[in-house]
Amino acid sequence: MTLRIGMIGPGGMGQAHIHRIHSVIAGGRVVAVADLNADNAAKVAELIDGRAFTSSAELIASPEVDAVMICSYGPAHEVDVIAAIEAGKYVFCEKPLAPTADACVRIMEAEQRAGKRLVTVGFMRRFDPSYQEMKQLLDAGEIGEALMVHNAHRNPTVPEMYTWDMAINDTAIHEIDTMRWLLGEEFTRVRVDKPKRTSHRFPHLQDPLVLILETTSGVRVDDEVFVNCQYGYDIQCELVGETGVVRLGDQELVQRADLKGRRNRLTMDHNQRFGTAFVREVQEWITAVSEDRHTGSSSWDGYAAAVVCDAGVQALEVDGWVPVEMLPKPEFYA
Ligand code: ISE
Repeated sequence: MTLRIGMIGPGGMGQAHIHRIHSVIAGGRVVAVADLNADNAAKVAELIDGRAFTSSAELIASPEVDAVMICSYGPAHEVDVIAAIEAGKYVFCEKPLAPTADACVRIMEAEQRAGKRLVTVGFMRRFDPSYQEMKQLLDAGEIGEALMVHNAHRNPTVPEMYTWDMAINDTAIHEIDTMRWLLGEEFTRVRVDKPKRTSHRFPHLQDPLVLILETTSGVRVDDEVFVNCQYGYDIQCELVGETGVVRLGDQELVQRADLKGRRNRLTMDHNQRFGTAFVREVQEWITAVSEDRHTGSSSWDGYAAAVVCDAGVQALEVDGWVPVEMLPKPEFYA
């Protein structure tokens, strides 16, 4: 059986997912798209030989759609995620689940009322082979207890519409989720260090910045976020344990050696760097949904990331630590 997927917001990210689903991923097909921009909906629908909707509610309700993928702008997610839950359909929602913790709470409430875990949040790094190996080594006790993690998240540049808070809730949100998953702990407080700013772009941004986070057991995580670094999409992570260190390898690409030296091409965006992770993430979701089971990050993970982001955004405006205040985790998400 082929899972018939309806996609809301088939922009750049959505079209990259469509390409993966129709070329290398098995078991699913995007049969309908919804976009407020009727021209884009029609254009993408024609490419996939599917149906175009301008109303996401109609796409969700369509009997031709078994499951929903949401790749629209973050503030639009809540309404569509809740509509999919109420229609009893599994929903894959790109990060962020919703831009505020309150909106994520409303989603968790709707899901608990439905009595079934239906929501998967698109935190793809959990599916990256190198982060997975790092986690396996940590969980197997190979480097003792985790003490610190040093991250860097560098983008070559960002568009003009990228607002000052997005360094945390659009960019660092990836490390926030990945570190919660890697360490298996929640964060208790956050701080933002604000170094000298790059002269390269956008005076409205604090760029770079360093987000510092502390977990319940006291692990210290730092995350350099530098979104106008010019040279490439550069993701780094070094986990320091009591008896050893694990570091992500450099990129997903081959390394070349010649008279100019030893080097590798740089990836320029997340689709290149996390191509494998995206394929594994979406494949796992399609397989699980076809078997009527939930997989991947839950609404709770979306909520937890949003709470930490809210504290991080506050910390951008003040000096010193901001506490992370999370609701107790409902049994439903245990
Ligand atoms: C973007 O939304 C992403 O999700 C990318 O992975 C991240 O690197 C970038 O900073 C974000 O704007």
